[in-house]
Amino acid sequence: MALKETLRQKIEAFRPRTTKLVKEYGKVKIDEVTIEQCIGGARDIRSLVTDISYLDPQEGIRFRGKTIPETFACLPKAAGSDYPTVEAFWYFLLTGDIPTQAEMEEVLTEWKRRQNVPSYVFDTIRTLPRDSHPMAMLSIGITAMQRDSKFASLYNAGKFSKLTAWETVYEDACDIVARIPVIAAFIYNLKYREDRQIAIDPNLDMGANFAHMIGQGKAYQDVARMYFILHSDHESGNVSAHTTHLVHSALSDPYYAYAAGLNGLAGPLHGRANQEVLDWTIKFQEKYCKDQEPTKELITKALWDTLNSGQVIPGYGHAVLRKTDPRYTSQREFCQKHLPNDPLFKLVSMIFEVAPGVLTEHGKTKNPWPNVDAQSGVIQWHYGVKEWDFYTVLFGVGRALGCMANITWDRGLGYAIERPKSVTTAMLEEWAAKG
Ligand code: NMX
Ligand code: MLT
Repeated sequence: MALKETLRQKIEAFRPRTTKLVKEYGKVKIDEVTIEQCIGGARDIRSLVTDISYLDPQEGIRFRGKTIPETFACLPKAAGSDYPTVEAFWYFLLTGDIPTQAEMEEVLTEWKRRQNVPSYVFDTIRTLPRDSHPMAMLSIGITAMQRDSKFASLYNAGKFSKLTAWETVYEDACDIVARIPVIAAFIYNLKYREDRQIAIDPNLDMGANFAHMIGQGKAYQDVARMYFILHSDHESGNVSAHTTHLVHSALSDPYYAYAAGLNGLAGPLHGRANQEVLDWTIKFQEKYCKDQEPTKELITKALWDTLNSGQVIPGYGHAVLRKTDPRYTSQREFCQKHLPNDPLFKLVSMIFEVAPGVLTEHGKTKNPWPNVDAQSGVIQWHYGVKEWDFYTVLFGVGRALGCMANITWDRGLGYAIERPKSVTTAMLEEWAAKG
């Protein structure tokens, strides 16, 4: 396949840069670590490398050097759509090049060849209690597929080579990104549509096929494409990407690595916040808006009630960002175009007007602005995907793109097993006393 060959040339051309940095400049300092950072979640410590995306605290994410609007504008579009195909975006994330129409179509054909999920994966998910969280189902589905790992087979056959191992990581990565929407759709139908499964439509691109497989119409196709692209990558330090990188650094194969990443994504401070946002907003509607329109006063009261009960306001704040997340803005613009009169969108917009002020007055969070999760659920809700415990699964389908592109490059560049050093509290106290 041309993409794999392009990637081979890029990885081989890139390696000398990494080698030179380590050999000639390995001792150059790029950061210092404080006690606060050591205890406080390693915040802001520069200790990971990725060229797939970069997150600026003020500007937000750039994929391969491009902002979100630039990314959407430059890539080949799905037929009749303003949005690129996910397949075009995958090519772009992996190589940094904008694919031609023919290169995009080659990925499309390739994913169709790979997207058939082995039946034992569905059987495994079916054995779980039906009220299991869909993220547990997704993670177990990905772990179950581990027996198919080409990277693990290569390793088990004693054929691991540092220079070529990336090729099997790439093969597993492609299988995972092609299959994960099919597994997600299976889980959706199993849990919420009385197991009425819908077969893959081989004529559709990934976003359109996902829409089709969960029983959605044409209008949802762009929702899926936009959602998966926006949620794909957020540099390397976030919990899901970092976990995937960490686990793969032990040469655990991409299935083990991404299942671990998904388990991190399932946390309420990370990907599950999208579920929490809808839960919060719908409960607010039910409690306050039965007989009256929402008002800023009512929202302010509800936000303070949440804060005073010791909970966080879901969808607000960020470990790196210090401005409104451009992924929030991108989805807001979609809503303004396609669902401006949706009552839930109006409510979410009103929360956006009020919450930053409340959080600023509360005085704890370093960033009172909304993140991606504050705006994603309302779109799903509008198009009829109302089962909000499924929303993190959608995040997980998108995040697979970034995580799989990253570990393909990790192996290509031969990154070491990740193993930071820990210290004891007594050591910190000793260093603190010395000043
Ligand atoms: N509501 C209330 N308190 C908050 C919020 C919020 N939205 N955000 C941060 N704080 C608190 C935080 O809990 C901490 O309190 P304490 O000192 O008592 O421990 C304090 O403000 C300082 O936290 P920050 O340094 O601003 O944030 P941090 O980097 O530790 O955490 C998040 C980042 C994203 C985990 C945090 O902002 C949060 O919990 N937000 C709500 C959950 C959420 O939306 N998560 C999704 C993030 C995006 N994603 O998809 O992964
Ligand atoms: C993400 O997309 O991973 C979140 O915004 C969290 C993060 O970047 O830390």
